[in-house]
Amino acid sequence: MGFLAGKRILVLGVASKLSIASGIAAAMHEQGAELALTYQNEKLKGRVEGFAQSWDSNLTFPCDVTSDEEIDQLFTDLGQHWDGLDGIVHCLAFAPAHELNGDYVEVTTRDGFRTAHEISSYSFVALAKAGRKLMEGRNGSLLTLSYLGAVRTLPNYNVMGLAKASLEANVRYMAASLGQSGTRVNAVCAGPIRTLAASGIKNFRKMLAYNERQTPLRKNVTIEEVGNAAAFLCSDLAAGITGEILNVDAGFNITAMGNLED
Ligand code: NAD
Ligand code: 0WE
Repeated sequence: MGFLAGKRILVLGVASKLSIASGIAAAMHEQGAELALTYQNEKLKGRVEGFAQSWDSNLTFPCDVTSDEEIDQLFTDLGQHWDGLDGIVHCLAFAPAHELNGDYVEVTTRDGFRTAHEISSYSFVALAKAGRKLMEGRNGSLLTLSYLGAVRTLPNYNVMGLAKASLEANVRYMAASLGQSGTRVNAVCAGPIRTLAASGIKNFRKMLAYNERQTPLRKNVTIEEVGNAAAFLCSDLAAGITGEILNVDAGFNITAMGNLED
């Protein structure tokens, strides 16, 4: 029996087979979790329904996290199928494309800043609040996805770095708030992975090649590796872990001078 047997988990952020959310959902399914998925818009509906089927689920719901109504409706609808919820996986982020290309001080705008923080950080606590009743008293777990740009600078990540810093602080405050109702809150901080969200990014190929040369494990991480760590954090195997940001990055974050040999 898998280590998530009997757990009911809601996963947000599946957009393609390359999505980190897909790696997480697959790992959780493999460990026996029952899944529900959301899709951002009608364009993604059919595709997400197909993914759900492949993981033995017929529970899919719309949820654009910029809408309070859609967030509330999501948990109303989910409550019609499940009498409780053991996990929420938040695997989404967004900043307007023009904020992620060019010098930070030059390209950052009030509106881009607001959008990045609203979608990439605020939405995590909004989901926790709306899902609180369904999750109460069940050794539940909330999980989100961060990136090293929260604590180090790199070209072009720009306002997304601030949004991830906010998200990581959100993990700690949510963990402190929800601990007494038995809910743990953690993040996986993943190394760079080629997904839809990465596809438009300038020099992403170069970043992956650099990363592969510089990490202690001399590789880029996969959505399967991130998925397995995420499945662990949402399971009772991680019952003592909350407020944690777990690096799944082949060790990149521990290096400074990196690898000068090749
Ligand atoms: P992806 O494009 O596959 O997933 C991004 C998801 O965000 C999509 O499913 C999209 O529908 C969703 N989304 C965007 N705006 C939304 C909104 N308003 N409402 C609802 N959903 C919305 O890309 P990914 O790389 O799998 O990204 C998933 C998470 O992983 C993000 O938080 C990202 O910051 C994080 N992350 C990615 C990498 C990487 O290198 N790819 C590394 C570390 C962390
Ligand atoms: O968090 C991310 C990407 C998040 C993201 C991606 C996009 C592209 C399309 C947020 N918003 C948008 N908006 C769009 O219009 N990552 C960790 C992947 C990533 O993105 C980068 C990176 C890395 C790594 C951007 C610049 C530099 C490095």
